Order: sequence, then C-alpha cells, then structure tokens
Amino acid sequence: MILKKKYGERAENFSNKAARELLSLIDRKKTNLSLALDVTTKREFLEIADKAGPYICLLKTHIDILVDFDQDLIEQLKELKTKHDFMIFEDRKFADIGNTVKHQYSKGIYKISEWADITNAHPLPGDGIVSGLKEVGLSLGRGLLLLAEMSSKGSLATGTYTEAAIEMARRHKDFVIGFIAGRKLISDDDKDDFIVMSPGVGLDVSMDGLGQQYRTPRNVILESGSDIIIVGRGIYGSGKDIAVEAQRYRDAGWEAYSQRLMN
Ligand code: 5FU
Repeated sequence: MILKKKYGERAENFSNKAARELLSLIDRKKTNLSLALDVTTKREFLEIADKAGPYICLLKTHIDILVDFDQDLIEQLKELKTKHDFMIFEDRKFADIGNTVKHQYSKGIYKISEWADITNAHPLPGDGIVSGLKEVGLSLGRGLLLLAEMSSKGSLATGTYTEAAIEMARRHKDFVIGFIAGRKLISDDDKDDFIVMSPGVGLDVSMDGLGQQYRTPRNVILESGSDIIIVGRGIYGSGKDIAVEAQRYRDAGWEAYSQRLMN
C-alpha cells in the first residue's frame, strides 16, 4: 500500500541511490515541493534558488535557457544544494537514440551527468534511450524519470503510450526511478514502486496562454496519488515574496500528503 507509506519508508523499495536519497530527504525536510526554476539569467537563478531553497526537496532546472551559463553557475548551484539540502533535477527531456543521448548527458557545455542527480527522457525512441543514459548515469548514482504523461493540453502521451512507458520503467528498475505524470500510474499494491512527479501545479490560475494546465497540490497528491509537486511560475511569477510563496506550496503539498496517510 504505497499511498499509505511514508516517503522515508519507501526508500528501501529502491536500489537506486538517487531515489533512496530523495525519499529520505523529503521525509527529513518535510517537503514534497520541487521548484521549476525557468529564469534566463544566472543572477535571478541563484537568487531565487537561495530564497526558495529551504522549502524544496528538488530544484528542477532547464540549464539551456540561461543566457549567461558558465561553470561558476554550477559551482554556486552545488553550494546552494549543500547549504539548503535539496537535490537537482535537470528537466532535459532526452529524446534521441542511446548513443546520442549518452553524449548529450555527459558531454557538451553542460555536462549534465556531473551535477544533476536526476534527469528525464521521453520513452518514444524505445529502450535504447534508457540503456544509453544508464551507461553514463548508473555508476554515478543518478536516477532517470520517464515522461509517461505531460501536463500540456493535447499531449499525445496517453493510453497505450503511457502503458508502454510503465513497462519500459519496469525493465530498468535499477535506473528508472519514476515518472513525470499527473497521477500514480500503477496499482497501489503493485510489487514495483516508482516516484511520480507532477508538473502543471498552481494554486491561483488554471492555465497559461500556451497550453499549460494547472491543478492544485491537493488534486495531485491527495486525489491522484502523485508524490512530488513541481511548481514554477506559481512561486516566482507573481512578483510576490519568493520565500512566502514557496512556503505556501510546501505547506499545501505536505498537507495533502498528510491527509493521504490518514485517509
Ligand atoms: F514534462 C513536463 C510537463 O508535462 N509539463 C511541464 O510543465 C514538464 N513541465 C515543466 O514543468 C516545464 O518545462 C516547466 O519547467 C515546469 C512547469 O512550470 P510552470 O511555470 O509551473 O508552468
């Protein structure tokens, strides 16, 4: 009965180091909030990460949108990670053949595998994408999420595609630690455990102008059985105090989880 288990208790269901660390961290810090930090300058990025850091378990990056990316950014990000006790998820959405993603993951300017505890991939190309990423990431203690669903309107990742993503994850349980999805995807007493992270979470608006659709932390964690809420503009997009907004989402996410344990 995964939905009734505490995050920390689920750590033993995983052999993967990143998954075990993340579940323990969530329990220790009492937050299931991931911040999606989609800003384009290093200054804003570090400022917001520092303000929201105390309230999050996971900082989600799109490292390639930073106009002034440099190695110093990574060094400072690592310092914030230690200071605030969070993990890092690069939302790279790999989507190519195994040999190519292997290089995209470890090489180029960003060298994602060196600093991101978790990254993600579309299952679209088939198992080779997981095998390629695993060749790089497993020995480094990294974990992978598969995009089984997407939060955007009209997403094609539904039905048999989502089912195929689940089967792919089961074949690579040492490295695939979970899914991007809007809900718990497998039955609550399944032998396998996966961490579900849900983007498209907001308390104040229901959509943006470009297809994003928002649900509340309660919808996502309590009613749909997801594990982590991913929140971006809900925290930094309103011009309000970042720490206050981050606390608001942390509290809403933790309240929804606490109710789930009691139900
Ligand atoms: F896989 C997905 C998805 O299905 N929907 C998303 O919104 C990823 N995302 C990411 O979550 C997206 O790339 C943003 O980084 C973030 C949502 O940001 P928002 O500002 O909360 O809408």
